[in-house]
Amino acid sequence: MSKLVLIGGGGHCKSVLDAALKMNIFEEIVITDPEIKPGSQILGCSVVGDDSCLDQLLHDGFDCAFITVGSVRVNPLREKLANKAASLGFRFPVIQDPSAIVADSAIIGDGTFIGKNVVINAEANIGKHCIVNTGAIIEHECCIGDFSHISVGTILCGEVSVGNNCMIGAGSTVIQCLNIGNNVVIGANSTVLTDVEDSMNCYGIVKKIRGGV
Ligand code: JB2
Repeated sequence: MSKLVLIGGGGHCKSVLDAALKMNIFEEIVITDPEIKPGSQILGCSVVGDDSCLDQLLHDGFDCAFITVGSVRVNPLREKLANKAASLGFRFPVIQDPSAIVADSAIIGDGTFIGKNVVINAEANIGKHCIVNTGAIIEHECCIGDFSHISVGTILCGEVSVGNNCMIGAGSTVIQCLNIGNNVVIGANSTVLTDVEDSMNCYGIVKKIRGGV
């Protein structure tokens, strides 16, 4: 059995930790967080200190790490922490809540979190270190880049492509076959009806206005 370090001890950590405990494949789980007193417990697991502990933890047999600093926007800290842990030699599991339904033909990248009641359909391809949060639906043949966050209750209809470092806000719907670029933020409860270019921030009903005078 592997030993797991969760990097970040806030709200997202609790979601990931609950799923990781239910998976029952980790011998021991500890947490690093610079703001939480060492020795504190989160869902029965110990906070051991800040990220300067990572090297020692690796030597103590903690072979797996997982970035549990979340975000409600694009958060470059997640990528920075993942690069740091990778350079030390940690490997990154997929953490998937047992309530999620994931098609056999779907591909899930290392370090990605699949939350409660998520559905991921056939031939979807999810990148590394993504968050697919509670109740999201990723339909067939969707493709999601690395470090993207598909927030709670969002629906990506079939064959949608989402780039790297995107944030699709809670309760949004993206209709089929659209392309969302890299570094895009879609606000909560949006309905996306057109392609979205790199680095755009959009919310509400996202559509092209056709015609004009
Ligand atoms: O460099 C760091 C670092 N920076 C902040 N290293 C480590 N190990 N931890 C770090 N943190 C810690 O991340 C903070 O001290 C804090 O404890 C935690 C962030 O917690 P917070 O509850 O503020 O947010 P979150 O990232 O866990 O959750 C957000 O994203 C989720 C996806 C929230 O917006 C949630 O509502 C959302 N579901």
